[in-house]
Amino acid sequence: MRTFVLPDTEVLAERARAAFDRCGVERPREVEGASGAARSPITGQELFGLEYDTEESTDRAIAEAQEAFAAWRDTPAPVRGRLVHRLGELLREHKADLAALVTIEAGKVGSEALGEVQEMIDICDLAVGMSRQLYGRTMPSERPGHRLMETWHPLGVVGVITAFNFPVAVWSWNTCVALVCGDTVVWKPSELTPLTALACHGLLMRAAADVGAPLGVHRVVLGGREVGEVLVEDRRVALLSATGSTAMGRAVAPKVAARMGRYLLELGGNNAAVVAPSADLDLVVRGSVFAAAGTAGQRCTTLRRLIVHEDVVEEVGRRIVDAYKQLRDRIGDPFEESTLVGPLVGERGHAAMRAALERAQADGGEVLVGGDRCFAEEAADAYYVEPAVVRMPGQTEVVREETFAPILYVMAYRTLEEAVQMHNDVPQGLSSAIFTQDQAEAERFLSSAGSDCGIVNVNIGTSGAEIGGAFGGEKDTGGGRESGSDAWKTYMRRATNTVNYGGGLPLAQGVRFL
Ligand code: UN1
Repeated sequence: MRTFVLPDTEVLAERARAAFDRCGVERPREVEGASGAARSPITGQELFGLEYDTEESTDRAIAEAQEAFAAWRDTPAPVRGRLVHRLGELLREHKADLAALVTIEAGKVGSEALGEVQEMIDICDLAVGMSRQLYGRTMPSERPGHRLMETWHPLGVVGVITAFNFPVAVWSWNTCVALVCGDTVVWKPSELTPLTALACHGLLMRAAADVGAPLGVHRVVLGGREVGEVLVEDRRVALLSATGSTAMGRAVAPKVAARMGRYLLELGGNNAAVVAPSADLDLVVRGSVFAAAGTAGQRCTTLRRLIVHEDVVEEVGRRIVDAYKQLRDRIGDPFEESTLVGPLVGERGHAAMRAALERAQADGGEVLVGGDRCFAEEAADAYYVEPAVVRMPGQTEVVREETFAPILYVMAYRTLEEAVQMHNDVPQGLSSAIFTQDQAEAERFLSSAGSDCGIVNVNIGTSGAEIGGAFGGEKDTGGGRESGSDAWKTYMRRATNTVNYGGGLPLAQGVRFL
């Protein structure tokens, strides 16, 4: 294990302030004894106090977004695209600054933090293109002299609630698409990542000023559950897009549904990869280690279960353990170039990891590697852990739950049918993968009798999806789709139009009246 020197929290705070200055965005107002705070999981300490929003200020933010909607709705979509285009330019310019904030607040290592900002840049490009492609269809009318078509219209105010682990990418999937669709946005970021949010909001406001868009197209509200609940309950919020735990989704969905609002949920995952006997084991090891230990196991797409054919399970287990042993020296300060595994976001993640490992062992699981906390003496308030691999005799209850920490459970299977059954036998349905060189096997996994997830991959891991596809999952994952493909349709309302240019008034279905 390498030595660990605890970074100075004040140095991190200074780094955050400098990032705001370089972005040309006003620094957040630091308030001692404020209702909230910015923190860093790198040290586990508070950077400085920040005032949270109240019910009244959240209400005001919704009102401002609602007011801006009237003008924004009437702005032609390709002109709306210019705002997102300008945002993309600013994100490119300030990629390093934003990545530094992501590292400070979410603890991501450099390359992953830069990747997250790149994900925002990518969605900007996609959304600009989309702004000229919000296609409606024309259908043949059964009546002479009639035209039947559909048109897509902006919805209104979109509430976006995001989680700490992708503090800005998931915001951008929602916001860039919503903006070109003609919606306005009120964003409640995670309480753990207010600074990253304020910097992105500031850049979007700069972009709005540059292109002459109304500033009310985007508002940000800081705070916890109470602030989120205002967005959930408010009828002016036409669509609520929420990312977080399944428990959060279960609380949010009925409330939005009760007021006939729309919701888009991106909740927990418990993602698995099936490793067939024909698999290229080099790919399996590299793909699994990134997907399971990357981001310290804190992605909703993190690989949590490896279902391996019994002929290769020992070898796969051994090789993954070897790779994990190499990770040991790469755990630590995410600002250090050689670090691959940064801290968990907080104490809760660590407690959940400990509890899950104990339960797994009680179920007959064997911890093959990892699981210990590191640097507890040097960093008493921060939670660095060794990613763990646990060999399980079967898929017990603890394996079927999502633990938001780096634990990879390895289980054996005999037939592909059994593997698919085990794969699908969890409440969540986000991402999945199969490693195989056998095309028929791959196709079976991709077929409707195969994986039941929203994302199904072949010969790559479960995480690291591109923005071009629709992102989301089934069952307890919530059923929503964000980002690319036709996910934009969730952010608009559809009107079906029949135009009679024929002079007569033939009724559909041959009905005669008067
Ligand atoms: C998430 O963890 O909430 O596919 C999103 C991935 C990333 C997004 C993850 N592009 O892993």
